[in-house]
Amino acid sequence: SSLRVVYAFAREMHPKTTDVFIQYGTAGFRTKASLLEHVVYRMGLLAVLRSRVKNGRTIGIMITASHNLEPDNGVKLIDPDGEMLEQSWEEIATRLANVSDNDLESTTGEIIKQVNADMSLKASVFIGMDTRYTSPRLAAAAVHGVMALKGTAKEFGIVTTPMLHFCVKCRNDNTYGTPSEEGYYEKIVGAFKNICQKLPVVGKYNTTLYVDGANGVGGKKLNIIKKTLDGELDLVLYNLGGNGGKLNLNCGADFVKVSQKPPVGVEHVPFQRVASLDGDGDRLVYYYLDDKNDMHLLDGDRIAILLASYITELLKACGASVSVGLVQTAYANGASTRYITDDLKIPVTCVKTGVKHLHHAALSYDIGIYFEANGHGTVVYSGHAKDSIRRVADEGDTEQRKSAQLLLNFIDVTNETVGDAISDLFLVETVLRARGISIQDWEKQYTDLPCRQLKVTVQDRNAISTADAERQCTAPEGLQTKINELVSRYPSGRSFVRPSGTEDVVRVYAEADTQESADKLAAEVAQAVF
Ligand code: NG1
Ligand code: ZN
Repeated sequence: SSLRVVYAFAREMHPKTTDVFIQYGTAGFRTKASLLEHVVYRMGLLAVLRSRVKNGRTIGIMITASHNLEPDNGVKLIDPDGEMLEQSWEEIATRLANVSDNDLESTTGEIIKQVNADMSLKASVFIGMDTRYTSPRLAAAAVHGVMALKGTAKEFGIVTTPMLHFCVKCRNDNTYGTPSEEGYYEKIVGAFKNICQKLPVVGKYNTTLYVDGANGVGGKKLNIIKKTLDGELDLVLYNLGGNGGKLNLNCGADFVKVSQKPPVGVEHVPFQRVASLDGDGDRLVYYYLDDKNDMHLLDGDRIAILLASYITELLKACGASVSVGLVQTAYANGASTRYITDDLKIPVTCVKTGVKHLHHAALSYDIGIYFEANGHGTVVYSGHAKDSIRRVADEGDTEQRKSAQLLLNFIDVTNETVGDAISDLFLVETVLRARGISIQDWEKQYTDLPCRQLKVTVQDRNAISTADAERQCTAPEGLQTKINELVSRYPSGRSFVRPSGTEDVVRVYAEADTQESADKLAAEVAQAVF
């Protein structure tokens, strides 16, 4: 059959050259780029099956290893609504990635039966990649996989991960926007510019924003956007990948958040706010250095709270009855959770690490705001929420209409499909501008508890099991008791451990009343794990 030719081709062009088992984890497959070519080819095959199972709707394939260093790469699939691949398919992806070249044909046949893919249907796949030098070769492997099963592949070249999610969504739902990079700018940046027309610069808001681009794709795209902002926001961009700057190396959102240090490559000015993106443009944190050169970090928790409080304020002004809720993970700073619950009186749900879990939980509110502490998150708005706001925009009194129209623009700035550094940056800037506040004012909302994150390498990270949204450790036996005992010695102490889904390590998190205590507690818990 013609499929026979396909599999022979796979063996020749994208052979499996390693026996190392690879798993579809929190963020798809991720490992050394040199081990990925056959995996990406096979994800091309799988994307075609997924598209057929979804009646020919478009599926996305993104080639990226996000905040990992340059030698790594990765691949993940995007479902028709721009969301992460449905969880039940992760196992199928893992199976297909690991079979030998000899078994590829029969396994693909079994999967076609299992998922009941109608091979006579058309299939459409969008492919994007980050700036890694290994990405073009992998993207080509994905195209080959798609073509092999007679799907149509459309390549987007270098785009941020969230741009590809956006394009997939638009392709399948044309009310959401136009499925192209230009369509993305038109909707998201266009809505921000609309907001700027409505909100003059007031108070302490400074239109200059420094950006750490992590030497990745996000900074490059902001460089395109910058020229269209008509001075409403003056972006000063650093770490755009030139001058020998290495992707994510000592810079970018993950480095800033985890090391709690400013990135290299940025010319710092005291109290100047800086937005730091990760390598594929889906995470965002803010920070500034004070006059003593101390860094003040405003992470995903802060962004979530800023957005939630503004949305709540606008809803109130609209008089719309729409429920708002926040979703966090165990990594959220305890002070943030307390502030949301006690002061903002907004309900908060805690879920397992991984954006798919947060996204899912957020959908249960009319307006759900979800962020991981590392700066990955967005806002999702239900049909009911959008309809209610639109009604006020049409029928409300003058003041209500104004707030509702602003909120509609705010919704358009949001990339609802997935956490998006560029979209989130414009959302944050909107709130700071609307309130006429500085980054220090923003920081004053509440005081973070000092915290520390550590990685521990163990023989088998999967020996650790957790429950209660990863806040309790159920195996190995006795570990949780030990953690409780250590935690009880520290005022405001909290700590938990969990196996990473993207690296072969166990992560330890601790917070306490002082940095010394948080550091010590983290080290003690790490010792207990080891
Ligand atoms: P793991 O390696 O499972 O902790 C990390 C992040 C997640 C998420 C994924 C995907 C932390 C503590 N963990 O997952 O939040 O962003 O990577 O990139 O930041
Ligand atoms: Zn990322």
